[in-house]
Amino acid sequence: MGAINAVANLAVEGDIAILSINSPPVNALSQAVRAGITEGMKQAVDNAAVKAVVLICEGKTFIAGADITEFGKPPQGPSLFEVEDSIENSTKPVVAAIHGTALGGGLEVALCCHYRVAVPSAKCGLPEVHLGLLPGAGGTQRLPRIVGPEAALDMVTSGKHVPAKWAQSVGLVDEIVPEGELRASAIAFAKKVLAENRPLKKVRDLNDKVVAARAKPEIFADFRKANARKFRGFLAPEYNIRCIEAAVNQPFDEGIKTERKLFMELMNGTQSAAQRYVFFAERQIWKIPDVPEDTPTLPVKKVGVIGAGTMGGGISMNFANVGIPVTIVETKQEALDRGLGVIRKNYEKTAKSGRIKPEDVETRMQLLTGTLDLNALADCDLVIEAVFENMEIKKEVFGKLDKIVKQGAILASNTSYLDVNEIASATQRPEWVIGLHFFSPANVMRLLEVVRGKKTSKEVVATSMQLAKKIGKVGVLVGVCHGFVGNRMLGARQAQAQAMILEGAMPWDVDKPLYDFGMPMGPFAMSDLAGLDIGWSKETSKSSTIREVLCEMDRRGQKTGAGFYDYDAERNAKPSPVTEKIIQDFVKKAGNTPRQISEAEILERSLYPMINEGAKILEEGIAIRPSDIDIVWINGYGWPVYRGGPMFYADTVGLKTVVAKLKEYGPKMGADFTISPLLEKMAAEGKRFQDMK
Ligand code: T1G
Ligand code: NAD
Repeated sequence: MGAINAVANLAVEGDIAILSINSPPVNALSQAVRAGITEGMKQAVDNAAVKAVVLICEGKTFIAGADITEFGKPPQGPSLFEVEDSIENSTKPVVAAIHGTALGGGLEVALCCHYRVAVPSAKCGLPEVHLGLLPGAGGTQRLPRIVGPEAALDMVTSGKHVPAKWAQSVGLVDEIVPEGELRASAIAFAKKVLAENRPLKKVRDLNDKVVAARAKPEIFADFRKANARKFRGFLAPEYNIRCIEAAVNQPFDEGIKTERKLFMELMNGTQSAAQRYVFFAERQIWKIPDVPEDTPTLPVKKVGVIGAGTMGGGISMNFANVGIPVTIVETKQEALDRGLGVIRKNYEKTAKSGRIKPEDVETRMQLLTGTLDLNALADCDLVIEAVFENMEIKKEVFGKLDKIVKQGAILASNTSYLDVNEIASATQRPEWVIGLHFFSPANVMRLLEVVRGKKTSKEVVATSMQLAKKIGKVGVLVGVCHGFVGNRMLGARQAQAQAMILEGAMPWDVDKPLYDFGMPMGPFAMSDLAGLDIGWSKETSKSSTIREVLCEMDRRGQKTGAGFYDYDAERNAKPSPVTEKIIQDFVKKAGNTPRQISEAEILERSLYPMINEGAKILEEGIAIRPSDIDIVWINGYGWPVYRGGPMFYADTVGLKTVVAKLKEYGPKMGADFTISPLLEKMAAEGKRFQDMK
């Protein structure tokens, strides 16, 4: 009895043993936790006074999974299967007492207990798919035996955390117990199991639901078909489906073998390595070396947004969504009405899809106030400017804000490219100025580049990062340069895309390898979506670029039914003979002999210059660490998470190869192209970006 090891403790109260785990932050199944449970179970079973066992965790959550930091390291015993056997094969009933999030291996351990009780706020899930994996400790064989194959398919491929109430409704949890009384209630439940002489219920023996599904193979065919688009490029979802199929079509122990085989294939693959890297990278972004976690932050209870255009509206919604009132300023009533109208339509669409309640539409709209008077922003805690991308206009606005808005308020710009330091210079309080670069649509895209000016105070940085978390954004702190991190690297890719079509490639030739690589779309399809006329005007157009000629022909992208591509009524893109002719004329005018460019070259000339720009960004200290750059591209530009981001990808290709290829393509990279000295040095030394901390 007492401490079993540093993280496990066994207490006996009457005839109930309480095996408790305390291994912060999330009681992950580290070697010590596994050893503690296995030994604790042995002591409880060997103790004649003990009739039943309660497995419970201290701290904020029940076991939240295997210890991801141990992955890829030499395995140490006991294994998770030994832990599970010690519980499932116990001669005494074992009750799992769940609070917080029982996830992955944690839920798998709970599924080996004979009973599970949970507090109402608890959640359960098998989110391994987000790590490019599958539940590798029996979860794919036990879960469908309780919730049925359909619900299991949904849980293991979405990785969602299901609430305790739903878990009880499908038998995943046997009883919901009062919040804050978990330990006592679990002990009472164990006593009830003894008093009612309930059986040692082993989930592995519950076959009704899986056997019943044997006659319905369409369950899997339909599920694959319905999710083909969503799962495109990912391996893990398909592997999870195969495991659930095995649970239906194979005896339990055979199913476990199938699960193990598929699990190891994923574990040893590049996709899971990338997604595990991203798991930790997404947690690193909040750690700012010179802004400690205890840096004071400022209250943000009232927000002002200037400009109700494409961005202003979406930005405002983020704050209304978390109950913060927003005052939106425009220059003309009709622009204001249009902007507020778009917001309402967006909310109504979200309510129609069931993602918010119908009454939430009004609640959130009431938090939004429109005005044409900038003075209305005087008592705001934060003002975000989203007016035209023009330095003079922005400086004029900031100059006015400086006179109007109370001292101690944060003044932010949503500029995509412009110099935040120069914008700040239009005020007497540059330490309160910061860039908050949202991505379109701002109410949907998770990324927020938090742009730190040279005079921005640590409190303003800390407050902005905290606010990003509050509005559900992935906040990445970046420095000031043209286009910050994301758009600067995008520029390098777009430049090569333009260069390659002047060498004879067609837009669809360039887009395809990037689409196949896993990007949502290639550069030309993306331009058609954003609109070819951003920054274009009929008055100044001189047919000097392919884009100008297309705009002059009113081929301004998807919105006009044609751009680089032709679009049908459903907005499906197809190669355009019109664009082909225009490009051929430009190739001739440039004096180039058109040539076939291989997909490999297109991919390398699209991605390697981005990586090179990423290295320069690190050299200049514009990004804190390489993984921050990867998080920007995954959350802002659709870089496939199973490729880890541009800097992680560079490591998988090998920096030597990247540098060699950049040198090989050198002349095609443009007159002012240079290779980053950092990249060259790391390649020469055989280093990886992952090793840069
Ligand atoms: N292993 C190791 N460290 C973990 C961890 C884990 N499973 N989960 C979290 N951490 C660390 C995290 O890095 C951070 O550290 C700190 O805990 C707080 O996390 C065989 C193979 C539980 C919902 O995928 O979803 O089981 O940055 O900031 O917002 O089938 O963490 O402070 O140094 O995220 O309150 C399956 C992963 C594993 C769950 C809490 N389990 N974790 O969220 O805190 S694979 C998961 C989460 C598996 C088996 C398989 C969340 C959370 P640091 P946090 P949070
Ligand atoms: P937009 O043209 O759709 O909207 C700008 C709005 O600002 C217009 O409604 C205009 O009436 C209003 N406006 C202009 N001057 C004003 C002033 N002095 N006071 C009040 N309102 C004023 O532009 P947008 O696409 O929303 O871009 C706004 C800013 O966000 C730009 O800096 C842009 O670079 C940046 N941004 C745009 C995107 C995008 O994808 N569109 C993404 C990120 C950042």
